[in-house]
Amino acid sequence: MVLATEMGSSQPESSFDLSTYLAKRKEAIEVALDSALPVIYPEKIYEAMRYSLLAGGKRLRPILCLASCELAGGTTSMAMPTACAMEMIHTMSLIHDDLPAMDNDDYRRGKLTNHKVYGDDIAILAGDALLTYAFEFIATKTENVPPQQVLQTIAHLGHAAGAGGLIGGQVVDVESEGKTDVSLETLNYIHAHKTGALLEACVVCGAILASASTADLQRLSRFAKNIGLAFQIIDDILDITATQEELGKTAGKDVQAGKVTFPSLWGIEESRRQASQLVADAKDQLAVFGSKALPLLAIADFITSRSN
Ligand code: GRG
Repeated sequence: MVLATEMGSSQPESSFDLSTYLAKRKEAIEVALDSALPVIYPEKIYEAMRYSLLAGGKRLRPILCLASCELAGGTTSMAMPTACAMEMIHTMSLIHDDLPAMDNDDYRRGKLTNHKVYGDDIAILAGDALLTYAFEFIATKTENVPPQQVLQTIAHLGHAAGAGGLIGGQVVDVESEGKTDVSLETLNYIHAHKTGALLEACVVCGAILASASTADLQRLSRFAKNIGLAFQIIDDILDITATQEELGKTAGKDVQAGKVTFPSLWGIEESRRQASQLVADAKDQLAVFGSKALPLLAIADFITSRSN
């Protein structure tokens, strides 16, 4: 797939081979994740952590982190430990989200969910272990980055994964279940936190590691918040339109659970339009970076065109 990517109104369109870019990045991330987590005693927990961490997935979060670090003048090796940590935290959230006490799902990434294989007790612990290891991994494995930037990265990510981010969004989501009068404001809160906060942290932390200016961090944060919301709108649409095979998880769960979603409020066409508008606004934020922003711009387009 070669995407034509608009670089702001005053610049010509450039083409960028996103498929090759994503495939190469995914390959490097798979290698880094595999070596990040060896199996030692007690083997059961490491096997459970590896089962979900190495189960595939688009690896969008680490890819965003590496791309953002490079955009800000850093290297992929500076950001790789943080990129891996992002995927560890994302995987933790999927393991916990699939538990019977949460969404109660049997399939994820085309495989049985963690608790279906290891039991609820080990699945909870595998999630906890991935979450804590993520922070240890950034602190101990990051090289050639000033300590202040590493500390700022850990603080930003800690907030994004906590009650002010991922957990807060999940709490409001759980509390909204079964209600038919969930407002657009609440839906926006849920997704800005449950999905958006970690995506934002991926983009912002990548740039923090490269010592980006405050102004650039703000631009990247706005970019990421917009694509985070667009990502969730598309996720809601795919829950209706895609098959279990395409998704690698149970399809049609939102409708089945009577959940209020963007398509249930707006319909599918308007949801698509809103997602496209969010992506367009996101891309505007990156105009100042010129061609350095090509990967992030292409990833933004990919978010609305994806089928899983
Ligand atoms: C204990 C810190 C802590 C958090 C737990 C369970 C929970 C709180 C939050 C749930 C977060 C969640 C599951 C959000 C949904 C995000 C989402 C759209 C996931 C799908 O992401 P993709 O499409 O999946 O990138 P792949 O498999 O490609 O990685």
